[in-house]
Amino acid sequence: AVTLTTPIALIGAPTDVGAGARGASMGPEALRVAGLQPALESHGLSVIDRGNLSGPPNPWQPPQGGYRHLDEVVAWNRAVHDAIHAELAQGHLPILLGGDHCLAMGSISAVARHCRAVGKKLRVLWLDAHADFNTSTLTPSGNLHGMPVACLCGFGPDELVYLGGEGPALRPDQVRQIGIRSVDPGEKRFVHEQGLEVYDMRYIDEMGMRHTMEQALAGLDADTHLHVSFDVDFLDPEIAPGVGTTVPGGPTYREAQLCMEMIADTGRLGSLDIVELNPALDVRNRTALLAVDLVESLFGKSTLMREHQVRRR
Ligand code: 5AB
Ligand code: MN
Ligand code: MN
Ligand code: MN
Repeated sequence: AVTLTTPIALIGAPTDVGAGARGASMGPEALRVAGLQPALESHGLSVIDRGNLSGPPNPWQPPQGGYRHLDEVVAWNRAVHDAIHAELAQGHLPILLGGDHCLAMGSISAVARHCRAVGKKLRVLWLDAHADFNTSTLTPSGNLHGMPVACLCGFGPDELVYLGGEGPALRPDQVRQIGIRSVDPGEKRFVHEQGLEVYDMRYIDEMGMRHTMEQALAGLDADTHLHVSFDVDFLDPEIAPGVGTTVPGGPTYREAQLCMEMIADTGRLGSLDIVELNPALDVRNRTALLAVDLVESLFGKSTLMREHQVRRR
């Protein structure tokens, strides 16, 4: 759970080896330039910026055996895994600054390993336009940023499935996907087969973001570690153009704020990924500034002091 005394550690992973477009490698610096650290500090949080990890360059090669840049993706994810695990072991709350979404394999495998060690349950909220549940045979692209959820659940190459040591990091029933609106045909069948809990845009349109988040957050208790994997393409591209794979029809500014605020209200946030921000496609760092604004809400920024808010429930 976040308290004002839990130090937050920022860890940059400047790579786009898992993506289909270049540029997400500039994400960590864009988030810093947008003022992520001072924004969090302005709410009384203590923040340490660990700087950037290093790893192999993007060789920009075609896929081999269904995977593009597998060796490079493994190297980056090992570095991410070790860095995130070290922060959790010290009692810190790590924020991974991506980088493309393949890096969630490193961060979430570290979170799962930590939760096993301390006997905590783990819930993962996957905020994304995409399900990221492809495999080497289902993928239309070979890009590993479209496969992290499948790899974390055990469907992928051994080097990625066993990043955290023994066995897959996650069971599908630990995942809640929110904002989904682009799933490939084979991927769709596999999502159903594995029983992932998906709150797609149709669901959010019909039921509203409040009900969606009540469902997605149901059952969290004091023993649950909540990890949020925030793919910036979750947001509607009208407000967040700086991503490699835009899909129209995403959450509005207000819906995204409510989503973040309701996560903050649980008090269970234990780790976060901010991924897929692509400054090369952004407009005057607008998407990075929006991501910072939303992350402030995720850490409990609210318009009024709690005691002055109208009771909602
Ligand atoms: B992202 C696509 N499903 O597998 C694929 O941005 C897109 O991390 C994946 O959600 C998008 O290539 C990956 C077509
Ligand atoms: Mn993604
Ligand atoms: Mn996405
Ligand atoms: Mn993307």
